[in-house]
Amino acid sequence: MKTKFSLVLFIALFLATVGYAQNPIIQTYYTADPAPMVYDGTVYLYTSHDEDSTVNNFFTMYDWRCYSSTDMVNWTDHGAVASLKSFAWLDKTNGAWAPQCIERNGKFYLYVPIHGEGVSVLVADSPTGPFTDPLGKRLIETDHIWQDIDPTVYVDDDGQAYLYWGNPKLWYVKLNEDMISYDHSIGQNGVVSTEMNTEAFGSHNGRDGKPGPSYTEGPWFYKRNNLYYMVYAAAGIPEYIAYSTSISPEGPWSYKGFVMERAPHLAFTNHSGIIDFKGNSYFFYHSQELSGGEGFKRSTCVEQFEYNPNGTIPVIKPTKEGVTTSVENLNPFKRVEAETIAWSEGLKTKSDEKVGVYVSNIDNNDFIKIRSVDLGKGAKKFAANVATAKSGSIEIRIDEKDGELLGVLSVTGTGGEQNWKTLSTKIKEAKGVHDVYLVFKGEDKDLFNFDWWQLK
Ligand code: FUB
Repeated sequence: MKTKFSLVLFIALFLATVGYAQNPIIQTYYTADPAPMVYDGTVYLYTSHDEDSTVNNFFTMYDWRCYSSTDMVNWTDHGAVASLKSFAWLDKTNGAWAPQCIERNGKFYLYVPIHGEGVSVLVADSPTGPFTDPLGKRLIETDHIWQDIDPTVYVDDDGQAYLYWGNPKLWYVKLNEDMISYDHSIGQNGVVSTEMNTEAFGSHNGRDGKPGPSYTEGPWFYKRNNLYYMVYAAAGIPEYIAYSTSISPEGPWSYKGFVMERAPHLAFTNHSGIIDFKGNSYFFYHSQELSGGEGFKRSTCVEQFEYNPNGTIPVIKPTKEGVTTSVENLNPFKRVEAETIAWSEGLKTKSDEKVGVYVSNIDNNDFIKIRSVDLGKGAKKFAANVATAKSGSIEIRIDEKDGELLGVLSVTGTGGEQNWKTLSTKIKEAKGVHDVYLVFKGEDKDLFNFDWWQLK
């Protein structure tokens, strides 16, 4: 009884602050193990995916999802871009753990661990897939495949690519230029074992509080201003995030301290990804806040931070506010995918062959918030592509969920749930930059599906 009351109180407090929240950045699915990639002016965020129903009280993870943003506050859902089914040779139905994607020579390489099956790679011509298996087998061959998880990849300035991974040890290979094979002349059959000592990986407390280096899993490897960084989950369980640096991509590593400490709303795991984007630095991680504290239902969060002048990383606090300033405004006079979301409640996304990803599971009072929308001198019309066999409406509001009402689009039977039609309505003109709220109304469940919207 007490537990139930605490959970209700927890959710009430959480919802009370939602107006200001940006974290977690995805609310339609549980998304863990964030791996951001900057490509062509856009951040592509690859995540693992904790299913809504946890099986056998363990990680329940079947696919990898992708989201993108050009402003760091609105995220467009590209759906599940790869899954365990991408590997014809695999007979496992669970274990799609922490991925990372990188671009090289116009191809996109998605490195994925499959729990108990080691590290594999998928390739695509676009950052959002379709990803296919170029090898027909796993990429990394070792005699410790249960420990071969959490790949992280970086191509150095001289063209040499490195793939690091591992729990509780850290291994690496030097990838060949094709990115799907590696140099077998080094280490053990090409696999080099990193020296795991406390000078390299800290001695605050080791794995599970035992003495020893604190490195546990989830490495994130990159170079910045000629310094190589290894950021990782440490001292599980629960994990904090720590980091080490080196002047060489192959170490030796030197322990530098905490990046994110443990906190009650963080999960028993944590997993980082770091990027520089449009002049700012961002730290991605996951929390268990959205699920009300379930460690197998985690969600991706982001914080903006600044490196210290000497290149060290400050201790970063997990916040609800997350990224407070968008790096650019959103243009609503171009088609905006409905699944471009800063915050939403009650919604899911699905995809079909006609329109790709769309917003679904729309019930009365569910809503989408889109941040930093530049309404310019004001718009006269709101148009939306929708599909439904029922009826409902979309209220177009600004600044708050119950903020100024600009107009209401009535969404009536378009002839079926996949029968898409563009409907429009006149709206009141509002000028300048605002957060836009699309609030859904109607008496039924699953009122309609929503593909895109645009102002005119
Ligand atoms: O998400 C499954 C596993 O949990 C990841 O591979 C680890 O990094 C930890 O986050």
